[in-house]
Amino acid sequence: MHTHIVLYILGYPFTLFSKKSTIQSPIPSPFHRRLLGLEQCKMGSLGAILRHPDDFYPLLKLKMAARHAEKQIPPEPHWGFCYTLLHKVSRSFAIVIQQLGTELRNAVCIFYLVLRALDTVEDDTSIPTEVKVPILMAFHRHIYDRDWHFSCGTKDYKVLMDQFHLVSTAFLELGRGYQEAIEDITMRMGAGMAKFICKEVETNDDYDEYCHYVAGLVGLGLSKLFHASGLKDLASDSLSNSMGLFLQKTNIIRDYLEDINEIPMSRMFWPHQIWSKYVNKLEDLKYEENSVKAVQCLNDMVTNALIHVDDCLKYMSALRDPAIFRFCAIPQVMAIGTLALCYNNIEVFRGVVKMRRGLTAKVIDRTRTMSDVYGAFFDFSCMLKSKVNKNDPNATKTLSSLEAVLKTCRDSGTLNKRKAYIIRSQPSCSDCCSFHHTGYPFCISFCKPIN
Ligand code: IN0
Repeated sequence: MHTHIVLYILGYPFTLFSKKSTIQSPIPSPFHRRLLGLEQCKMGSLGAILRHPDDFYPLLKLKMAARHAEKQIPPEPHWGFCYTLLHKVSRSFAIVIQQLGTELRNAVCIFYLVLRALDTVEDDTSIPTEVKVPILMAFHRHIYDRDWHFSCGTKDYKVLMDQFHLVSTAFLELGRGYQEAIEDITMRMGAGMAKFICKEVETNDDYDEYCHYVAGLVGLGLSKLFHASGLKDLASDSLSNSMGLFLQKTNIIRDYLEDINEIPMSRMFWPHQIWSKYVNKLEDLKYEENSVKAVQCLNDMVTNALIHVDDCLKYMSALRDPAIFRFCAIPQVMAIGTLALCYNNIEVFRGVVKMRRGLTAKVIDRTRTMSDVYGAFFDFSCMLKSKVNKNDPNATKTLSSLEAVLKTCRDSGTLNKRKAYIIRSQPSCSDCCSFHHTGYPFCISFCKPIN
């Protein structure tokens, strides 16, 4: 039964659910789903808040920020449409971009929606390849054409495609520098997606190449938008690429089960070069008899993602604008937290493994400076380290990556200033992951509720 409790705080109603509100995205695309991670505007489950009472205040602040952001939706119909859709498909992203200056915020909002539209075409399995490929290849031209239209996708994404002229209208109002950056990335991403329509992700290089097209290029594009908005230095392509790869690889790891169980089965991006060391078919990872192999494979994937952390920390440490910094840092902290949660966790093959909503709210609230980022990466890397089993085939590799991250964070000299994400072990916290058995003296406060 899904009862809910409504709390009135300062005259505003806030809803708490008595059961975890598993609002599943009705949209089939993995990209869509991962971008829907935080969209629910509810405060979270009552049980979760009772177990983690210190989540309450950050959750409340997040909820207020969401309300404030919604009130700021511009009155012009095309901008109103773009921001309303952004709020619908990615609430936390919509909150985080809200703090950017108007010009840059508008450019990022349109960039985001253009990429989502491109992705809607890529993911729609009902479009024949010979129709899909030319659309992907020409998408960077369609954004200039207010009359262009192609109906596909479902729900919010169908609305996006059907009303794409409103996105084009807004795009045409952006400054030329922003338009050129969006056009260039859309062209390269469309061509990359077209290339992978008929190509499987075989090797680790294929994996990096695919992730470059769908996420690394987003990093390059954002760096260009920041530069166009007046930021003095343009970040290197290689560091910008790593920012996207780290996020995308985390999503690909976390979404294994959702993707493999989709009907028809969604395209899978776990590279053959990694999973073939453990099983004969990628779907074998979800069967109970392969649990040991599955977790080893998962740990191999996490170790592969950790390669990018060093670049991500470098990229973020060079950002001087506080709003741009937060915008970039929040998803990165969420990603390292998600990897810490997924590592060595069989639940990735059994159900949805996501950071508790309260912990997400804490991340959004607490990520303001580079010291906060070093602190969060330090804490989550400690958790990861405590989960490494010396019998894991990649233990040495994983530990050496983690040691490098821990050293960078320590060498920053700012760790004593941090607000920790981990709390001293509490006997009452029954939903903690495997930390009690590892000798690690902390209990992670970011496990999912058991219900
Ligand atoms: C993003 C990225 C993003 C933000 C900030 C800086 C970036 C630098 C390089 C590359 C990407 C960067 O962030 C979003 C985050 C997001 O949408 N999170 C979800 C939650 C979740 O669980 O996924 C939310 O609902 O808020 C992101 O994931 N992607 C993205 C897309 C477009 C833009 Cl403009 C920025 C998607 C992806 C594929 C990882 C690049």
